[in-house]
Order: sequence, then structure tokens, then C-alpha cells
Amino acid sequence: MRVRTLLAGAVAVVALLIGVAGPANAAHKDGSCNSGELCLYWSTTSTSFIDFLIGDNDHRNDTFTCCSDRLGWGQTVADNVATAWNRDSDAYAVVASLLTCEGAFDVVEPLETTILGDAVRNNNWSNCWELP
Ligand SMILES: [Ca+2]
Ligand SMILES: [Ca+2]
Repeated sequence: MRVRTLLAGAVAVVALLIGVAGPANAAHKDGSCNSGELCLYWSTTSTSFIDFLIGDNDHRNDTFTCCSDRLGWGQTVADNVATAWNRDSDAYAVVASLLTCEGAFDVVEPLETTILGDAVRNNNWSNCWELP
């Protein structure tokens, strides 16, 4: 009886760990580029990035969160993004040159990875989502 209780406890712990790692638990700016997020990279997709589950009206107070061994880590996101990966399967990601998604912009289609256009590459201050 005691063994069975311990086993049940162990199974519950494993289920909890799997739950935390699952894509249904995508977390905003946690340094993991999850399904449903927009990930903005310092340069190519092998450099540091920041992951947005929701839009952000001001990139000047953000830094690249993943990963400490990658180029660009810790630098300010504003005016420093070259590549974008939209991991949402429905929404269009907008990267803009001014605050609150104003100014020049580039649109990243659902599930697309792209080098940002000249207007916003290294000239980004905010991002938002647009549903089709
Ligand atoms: Ca994330
Ligand atoms: Ca911000």
C-alpha cells in the first residue's frame, strides 16, 4: 500500500514536468521560442532572441533573453532586430519602427521566418499581432 502511494506520487510529478514543458504553456519572454509566439533575433536565427506571446508597445525596455552564449545576448531589442520567426499558425506579426505599432512596418506571415525589410531591420520599436 505504501509502495503504491509512492508510485502514484512519482507519476504525478512526471506528469507535472511534462505539462510545464508542453507547448500549451508558452510563456511570454521566457527565453524559449514557443508555438504561438513571435521571436525576434539579433541577427540570424542562431543568435540571441526575445520571444513575444503578446505584442509589445516599446522595445526600448527589452533585452534579448536567449541565450547567454549567443551573439547579441543582453543587448537592447530596440533598433537591433534583423530576423523574425512567427510561430503562430493564424495571426500576422507586425514589427514597427515606432512605438505602439506606428510608423514603418513589416508583416511576418503565420509560421514564416524572414529577414526584416529595410524599413524596420535594426529600426524596430514595437510589435503587435493582426488576425486575418
Ligand atoms: Ca516563450
Ligand atoms: Ca517592452
